[in-house]
Amino acid sequence: MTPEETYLFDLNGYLILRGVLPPSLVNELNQELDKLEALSDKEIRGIGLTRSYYPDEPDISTGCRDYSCTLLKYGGVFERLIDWPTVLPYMEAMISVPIRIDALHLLSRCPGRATVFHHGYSELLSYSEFACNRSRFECVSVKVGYALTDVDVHEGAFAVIPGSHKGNYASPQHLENPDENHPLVQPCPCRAGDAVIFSEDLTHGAVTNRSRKIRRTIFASYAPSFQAAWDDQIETAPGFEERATPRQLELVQGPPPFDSAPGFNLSPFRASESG
Ligand SMILES: O=C(O)CCC(=O)C(=O)O
Repeated sequence: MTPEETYLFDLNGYLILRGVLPPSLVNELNQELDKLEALSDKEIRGIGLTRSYYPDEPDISTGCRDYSCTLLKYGGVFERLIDWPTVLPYMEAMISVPIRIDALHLLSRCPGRATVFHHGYSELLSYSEFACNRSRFECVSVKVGYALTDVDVHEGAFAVIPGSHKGNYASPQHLENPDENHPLVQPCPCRAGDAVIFSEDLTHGAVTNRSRKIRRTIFASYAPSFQAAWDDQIETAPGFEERATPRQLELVQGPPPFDSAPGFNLSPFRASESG
């Protein structure tokens, strides 16, 4: 992280990184997602993935339903996002202690739909706290949203209230759909291949998709290694242990929770043992 990025992440609670995924990878990810999208819910369950719809019933006029879908159980190209090299150093710098990946899923966003604003520093959520201590970030949850389609503001862009990861008072807008015209709301339009990195403590959501396009985003979430994974989101595909890089394996399984400080909690015991 550059000094400017460090300053901005601390100040605003998020960063937008442009072009972190090359177009060839974006194409590959979209092709695999097209294949998965063509499968029925039963077939999706059959290959061990979880597809969840929001809301349960399709929109009457478009027939479209927002959904999220786990991906790592499918394996293949999605495994490359576990330790994507241009993003992982940011996760390490924002969490500082040994990290793990605790979630990875697709979000498919339909026309007419938005995500209500949620979270903010005033809400004490142990799994999402933003912290900066002694000049190092110690965030408990940092997410990356990889844009797989171009998303202009009117196409349902992800949106934040900058600085709300430090605000002591709940936003009156909490649990409302973000209004892109409100002076406090910052929509984050992206090109396919861009990534929005944000502290989960930041008030965030998405403005209404007023276009006819479906927005596709893959969210990956990182946390200190002691954090539990989100439901089945990091269950992996057969053979993962054999083909994974050591770093990927460590990120999925979770490294030991403390830096390997020799003698931590042991030296006094050993000292007394040896008399
Ligand atoms: O992009 C969106 O619709 C919001 C996603 C979100 O709130 C999250 O991943 O926590």
